[in-house]
Parts: sequence; structure tokens; C-alpha cells
Amino acid sequence: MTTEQTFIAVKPDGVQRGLIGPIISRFENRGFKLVAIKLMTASKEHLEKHYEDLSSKPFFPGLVTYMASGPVCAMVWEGRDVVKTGRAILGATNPLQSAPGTIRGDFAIILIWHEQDVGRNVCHGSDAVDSAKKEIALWFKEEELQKWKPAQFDWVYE
Ligand code: YYY
Ligand code: MG
Repeated sequence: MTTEQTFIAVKPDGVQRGLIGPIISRFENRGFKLVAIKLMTASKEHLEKHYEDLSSKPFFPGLVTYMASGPVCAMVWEGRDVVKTGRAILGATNPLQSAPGTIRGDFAIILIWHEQDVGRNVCHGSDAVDSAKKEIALWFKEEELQKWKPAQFDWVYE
């Protein structure tokens, strides 16, 4: 049995638009297990750590300010290949390129009068197992991660 985990966060635009429920459903529908969840307004320092790999990018200050502008719904999901599958469920970074059927492809708004709206892409997901571990440790304490076996487990996994 795998214990791979990924960090998923509904961004401030997703929380404001009432998309926490639909986003949780997409992960539940694939049989993934929710092991931690909280609503949190993160500090800029916290978000600078979260996005530290992007610190040299021109959009970094705006990204951090935006992510700190309201509550985000931080979650940890567990299951086989959940990091890669989570990215597939999420869709491409740029809403213009995210395919229908993905979270971003279905929910991210394309603002035609705006040059740059990549940042308002509704939801974050870790891009690799290592970054998932780092992000989970940044957002959650070990004791906040629940250990439980869903009743559907034996129906989802052979
Ligand atoms: O992992 P993912 O969120 O799909 O993209 P990243 O390349 O890690 O960038 C993080 C975040 O930064 C992205 O979700 C939106 C924002 N962003 C941006 O505002 N402008 C860009 N040109 C690229 C990314
Ligand atoms: Mg990323």
C-alpha cells in the first residue's frame, strides 16, 4: 500500500468563489483519502517559503501578495500516485491551456481584458513527491495528519 501524499490548496479566488466543495469532490471521486484540511490566511513570509523556488520570477511579489490576501483551504491528500494524478486533476498552470474536465479548465476564469491572469488559477498542487513533502511539512504539523482507513479502501485498491 502506498502512502504517497500531496499538498493541495484552494487559492483565495477559489475560496471566495465557493469552490472548496467541488475541488474536494474531485479528489474524493478518484478514491483519494483526505488526511488533513484547514482554512488559513497565510503570512507573506510563509508564502515566500512555499514558493521559494520561484523567488527570482517577475511575478513572485504579486503571487505572494495575492496568496496572502485571504483564506486558502490547505489540504493533504493521500493515495497511489496522488502527486502526479493530482496535477492531472488540476490541469495546466495557465487557464488558457488547462483542458476542460480539469479543475482549472472548468473553473479558472479567463479575463479577456486582462493581459496576465495566470495567477488566478483557483488551486495549487505539489509538482513532485519531494516538493509535496516539503510543502506538507510547511503547512501542517505531523499531528494534524490523520491516520485512518476509509471504508471504501478495499473497493478502490485491488
Ligand atoms: O505549479 P503551478 O501552480 O501549476 O505553477 P508554478 O509554475 O509553480 O507557478 C506557481 C503559480 O505562480 C501559478 O499557479 C500561478 C503563478 N504564475 C503567474 O502568476 N505567472 C506565471 N507566468 C507563472 C505562474
Ligand atoms: Mg508549482
